[in-house]
Amino acid sequence: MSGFWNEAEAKLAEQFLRDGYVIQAADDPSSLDRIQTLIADLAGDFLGEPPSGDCRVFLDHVHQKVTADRVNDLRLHVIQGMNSQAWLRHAYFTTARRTIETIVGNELCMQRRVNLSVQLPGDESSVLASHADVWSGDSPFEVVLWIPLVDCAGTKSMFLAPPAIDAEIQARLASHGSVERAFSHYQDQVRFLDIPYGHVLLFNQNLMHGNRLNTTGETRWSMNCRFKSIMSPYADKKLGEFFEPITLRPATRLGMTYRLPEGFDEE
Ligand SMILES: O=C(O)CCC(=O)C(=O)O
Ligand SMILES: [Fe+2]
Repeated sequence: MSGFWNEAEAKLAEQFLRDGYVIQAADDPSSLDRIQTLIADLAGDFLGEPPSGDCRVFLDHVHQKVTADRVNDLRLHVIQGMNSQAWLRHAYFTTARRTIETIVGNELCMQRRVNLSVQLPGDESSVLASHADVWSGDSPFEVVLWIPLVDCAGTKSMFLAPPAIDAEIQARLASHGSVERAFSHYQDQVRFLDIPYGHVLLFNQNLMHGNRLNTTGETRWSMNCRFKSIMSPYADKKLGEFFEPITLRPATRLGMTYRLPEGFDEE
């Protein structure tokens, strides 16, 4: 790392490059608690049963109140409700601002909608097969901020291929014939991430990742949202459509709108 980094930044940057992710305590736990309460309240609306007591316990045990055939409707109800709150994306960003600024930059755009995953124990329908977002239209310059609303570990969490293993997987994908076959071959080498509530995960979506059948006795609830440097190259997901600038700096604003005058002599 260049000598221009301070020690804490250099450590974080090295960790992200080495492991493909960093997990940190939320910068602002009260923002995260506010989001968790909103989501539990929205789930309570859908179920016709307001959360009583600890939101985390309520969310962990949602499978006792909803069947697998209604879980996607529950998810859509909550996504719609959370994204209609004007404060949500700011609160989301606030949980990890310093980390994102170190890993991505301080001039950022953010995905317009925050996504939500809900995985009931034993529910095959919510399994998200192995993939890398960059294989289907995301720019390789994006990172994902993934935030659990309950404690996540093992099959209640997501897995990520460590960079060295991922390089081998991607180099041999064609010979494996399918991503699922590649996953089967490497399943003992991917890492299921342990992320307790109150922590946030920032990961490199160019690495193979996904989840498996939740074989724990609790429901998984997590959110994900993409960030990239505004001036970095875009793929299918465009600025203004999928992404929105959140910290555009004045010099860039001036540069983007400047028009060179024409038809004069500089002397
Ligand atoms: O939540 C998961 O298990 C996977 C999330 C994912 O694929 C993503 O955020 O890009
Ligand atoms: Fe993904």
